[in-house]
Amino acid sequence: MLYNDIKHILPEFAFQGKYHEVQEINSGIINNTYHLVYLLEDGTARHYTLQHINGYVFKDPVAVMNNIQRVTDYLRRSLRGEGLDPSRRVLRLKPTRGGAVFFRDREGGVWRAYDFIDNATAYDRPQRPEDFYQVGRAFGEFQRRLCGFPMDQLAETIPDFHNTTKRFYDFVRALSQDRAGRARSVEAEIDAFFDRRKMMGQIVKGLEEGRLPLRVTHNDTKINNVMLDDATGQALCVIDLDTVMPGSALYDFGDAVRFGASTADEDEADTRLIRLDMDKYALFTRGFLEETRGFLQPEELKLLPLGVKVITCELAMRFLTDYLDGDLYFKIKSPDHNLIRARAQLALLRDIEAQEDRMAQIAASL
Ligand code: GN1
Ligand code: MG
Repeated sequence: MLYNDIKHILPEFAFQGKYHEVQEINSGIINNTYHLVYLLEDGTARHYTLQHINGYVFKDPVAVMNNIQRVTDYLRRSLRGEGLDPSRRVLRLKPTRGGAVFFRDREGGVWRAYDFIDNATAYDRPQRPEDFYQVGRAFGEFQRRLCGFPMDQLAETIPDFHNTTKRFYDFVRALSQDRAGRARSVEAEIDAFFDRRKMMGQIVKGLEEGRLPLRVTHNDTKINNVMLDDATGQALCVIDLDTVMPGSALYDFGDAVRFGASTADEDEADTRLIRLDMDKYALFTRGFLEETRGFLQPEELKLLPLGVKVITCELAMRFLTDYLDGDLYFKIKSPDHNLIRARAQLALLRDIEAQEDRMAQIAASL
């Protein structure tokens, strides 16, 4: 039972009131996340999010927590500086009873908690077209507010996270090791990555050569990482700050479009259903550019569609790498789940390639 997984952890945190109920949140595929409800004596509810950080993925959870603390403090100050109330706009860590920002259990696992943002929802799919525009604004605003953040204070929580060139080498390593004996069954997919090798390295090259600037980026800009206000529909808060690191604006733009503007789920098995919805793309791009127009450089603006291609290809390759390694990294629900995900992302990539010129036109017109 769910409660049994966490009952020894709950007393460690300074939650208010009495434990009432728990629900697992299944939209992430790395950490384990729980929504907790506590009740005060007068019957009012307090909501919290509790997370167990995946120690295979995040080798240095202390560095993750330091980053999150610094970034959330900085965002709070930025909002206050403009006379805005940060309480529902920035994640707030719930400390342990001893005042620490995480708890380490007997097996060495790291747990953390947040105040849940009341009357707000993170959707896996836009409910109304306007939602994806709001998500664009939220991720754009996130980058804008962090423009002045001292980058040297941020740890690289997953080294080379979006270094697509290194990701390619890791894929080749997985292929030659073939730990799970699956390489022979995925030859078409393997070819697809070798064919796109040069394209995949273009952002890394731009960063290395200084044509593209390094910025503080979120690096995991799925639509369900933005909380929207239930009452007004407006974007309130960007969540899941585990991978906030120096990166390229193109990664954040690309990953958001990859996930949120697809006509199907990330793991849709019927690849005929998977396309890039250009209306959604335009909505997101409008929101994102409204916030970032003032500081994005011409080269970044020009390469926005490349960001979508690179990130979609990178994720397809990461899923296939994990399939070849025997499913060590991403949580899976069936033995071929990572293969289905890789094929779905490749199908999406093909449609993105077909619509690339149109994507560039739309971005330019905005
Ligand atoms: C992982 O679990 P979640 O949603 O936070 C992954 C992202 C992928 C995403 C694909 C640390 O994110 O990079 O884009 O799955 N996060 C990590 O759904 O690897
Ligand atoms: Mg994440």
